[in-house]
Amino acid sequence: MALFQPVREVAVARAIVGSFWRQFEEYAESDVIVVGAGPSGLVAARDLANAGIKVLVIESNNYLGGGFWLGGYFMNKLTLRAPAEQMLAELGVPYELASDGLYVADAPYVCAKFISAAGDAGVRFLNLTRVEDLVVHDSRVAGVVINWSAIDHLPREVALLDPIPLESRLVIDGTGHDANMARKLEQRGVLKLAGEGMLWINESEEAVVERSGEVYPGLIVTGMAVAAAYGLPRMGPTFGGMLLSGRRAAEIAIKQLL
Ligand code: 48N
Repeated sequence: MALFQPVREVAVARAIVGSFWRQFEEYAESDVIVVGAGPSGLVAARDLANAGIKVLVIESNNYLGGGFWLGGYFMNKLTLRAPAEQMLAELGVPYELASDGLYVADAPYVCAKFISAAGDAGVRFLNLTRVEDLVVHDSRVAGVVINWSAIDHLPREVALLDPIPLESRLVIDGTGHDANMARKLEQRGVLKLAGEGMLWINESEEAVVERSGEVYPGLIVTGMAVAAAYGLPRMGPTFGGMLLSGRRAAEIAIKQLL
């Protein structure tokens, strides 16, 4: 008695091609496109999907998670300051009290749980896909322009492949320190970014959460992109501000869309 149901090779190919293109066609237009699957982007996407909003996350790496996989200096433990540990409690991720108001947790476990929670909420992902530009209609961001990330590593003769546009009512820049979506606007002279400040934990996290929001009509910044936009200090291997910034970005988007 065979263990597996026999299949033809062509059935495997058709299953992958069919499923990918059905999803790609469906998500060619979304309510919100989140660029970057780091901690802030994952939280924003999950909260949006839980509110019934159609959300697509686009990530240039083949793996999701961004800087969430490791804590600091190759050590895979990350810290969070209260009350952010409540977001781990929401997902049943264990954490320990390190000192007054400061918690420590296992970075790979936390990261995997936040990725899985986004999937559970109905978030769709396009990984190994780089957003190379924005769609802008009448001075409002209206989508993104994508290409395969691998294009960057191909010889010039091959890499002159045109990108493809996707539309959305809002775009969330969760691209981290580089704030790559806001930078696209800066390159066209329609926005000026202050650039990230030096490290100051207590100053940074409050300000990043508070300033998360629309930096240009249709473009919301979250996570470290907020620090880059407004010249806020960085915070190093403490992630509470990222999680609460993603939550704040979703709240702002929901208010605009619902
Ligand atoms: O984890 P990040 O970099 O982004 P955030 O802002 O969610 O979290 C930042 C956090 O990881 C830290 O850096 C911590 C808190 N350290 C602070 C400090 O002071 O050192 O994830 C951004 C994601 C990455 O996965 C990138 O690959 C992706 O965005 N990305 C893109 N994806 C698609 N298209 C692009 N153009 C693009 N640019 C970046």
